[in-house]
Amino acid sequence: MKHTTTFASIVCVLILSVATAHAGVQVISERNEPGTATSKFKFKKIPSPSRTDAAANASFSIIGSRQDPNGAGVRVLHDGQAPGNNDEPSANFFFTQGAKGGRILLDLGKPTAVKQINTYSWHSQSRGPQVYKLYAAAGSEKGLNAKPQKNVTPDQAGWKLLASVDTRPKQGSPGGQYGVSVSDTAGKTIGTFRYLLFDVSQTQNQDIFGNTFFSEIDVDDGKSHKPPPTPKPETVSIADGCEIILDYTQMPELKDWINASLKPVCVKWYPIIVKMLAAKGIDAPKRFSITFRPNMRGVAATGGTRIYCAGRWFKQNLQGEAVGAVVHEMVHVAQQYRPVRGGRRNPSWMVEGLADYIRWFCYEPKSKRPRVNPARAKYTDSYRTTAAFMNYAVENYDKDIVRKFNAAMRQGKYAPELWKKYTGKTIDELWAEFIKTLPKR
Ligand SMILES: [Ca+2]
Ligand SMILES: [Zn+2]
Repeated sequence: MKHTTTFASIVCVLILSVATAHAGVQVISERNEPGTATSKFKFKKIPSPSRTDAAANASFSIIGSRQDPNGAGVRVLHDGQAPGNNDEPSANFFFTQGAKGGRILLDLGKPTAVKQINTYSWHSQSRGPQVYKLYAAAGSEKGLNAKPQKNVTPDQAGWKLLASVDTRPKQGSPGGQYGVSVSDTAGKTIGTFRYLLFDVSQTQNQDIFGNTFFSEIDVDDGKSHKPPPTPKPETVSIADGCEIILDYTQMPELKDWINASLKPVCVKWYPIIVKMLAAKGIDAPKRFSITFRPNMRGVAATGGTRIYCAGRWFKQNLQGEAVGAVVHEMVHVAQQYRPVRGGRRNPSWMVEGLADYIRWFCYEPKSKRPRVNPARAKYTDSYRTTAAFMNYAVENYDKDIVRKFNAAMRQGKYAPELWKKYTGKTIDELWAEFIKTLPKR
């Protein structure tokens, strides 16, 4: 092994590995240490990730393991896009927590004269380095098992072992950005292959976080290929000339859930919400967007006519509260409360309470309605509690009270006295009456 270092500080370590199995094949690995690595994946000898290499249109699949649901699918391995930092799960592919690695299979579609195979990874800790064996097959080998399961040894199933890669540093933190290049020592092709198989191992088994964050896999055949099409947000037309821009381009894995569960509810419920809140001079936006963001924290948020959904939370709640959370945000789109000259600021508990009223008392099934604890609750608790209080007023005093509150809030005219105006009782009298109806807990 040979290490080259620059001037005073170690910027990058270049290792020429001799531990290759196939004659004429060399493995070069480089590491950009934490602090020097950037999203450009710049190395000395290894090219940066490519969008137009032969893997751009290859099909990638997993054998004998599972992808981590916190990460992205194998599509990020050939989208030519690099992660922006050293801990960006949504821009990397990695096997699931605790998995002892797994296999990544590439099908280039046809036998391809391969010059170089480059793999890239980036993580601040033990998920940075790469440990794998790389096998290749042309497709015409006698007795080839083109999808070798875990218990199959590839080189006994028609595959050729090209390289054994292990970039783990002998000492110190393994964090950093790694590039590995498998190429021919004389600069020629390393062979004509249709299939490539990465038999990936964990980098450590001390804890469950031992699977490498793979950012990209490039296959260079000396030609420039058409990059995969850039995904576009989808426009969904709904009633009354309204439109929703549904953007899940960063999270295509949500497509099935969006089509089956979310879209029908949005199409049906946005017009219902708009009608529930409509009043003279009070209209709602005709166009809004719903964007799923893989790195957003929290649940969801709305600014103007843009709804943002936190991808990670949604993925964990698809069968639970996910759709209802979007219903709540669609109410915010219809509310469109903005500062009004000379008007008052709306209390946020009224704004959120109204959104949750429509969600829990109109959209969600009765069985899911929130239960309020009379000993502790107050109408200013916001969200579900305020929603339940509004529902009490709707059912017992004024079925139009929510529409009236919305109009008042849009005009900057909300005041607690409105409760008296609409129900004949002050807000505190009404609350005292409401909590008496609640079962003690
Ligand atoms: Ca690529
Ligand atoms: Zn809200």
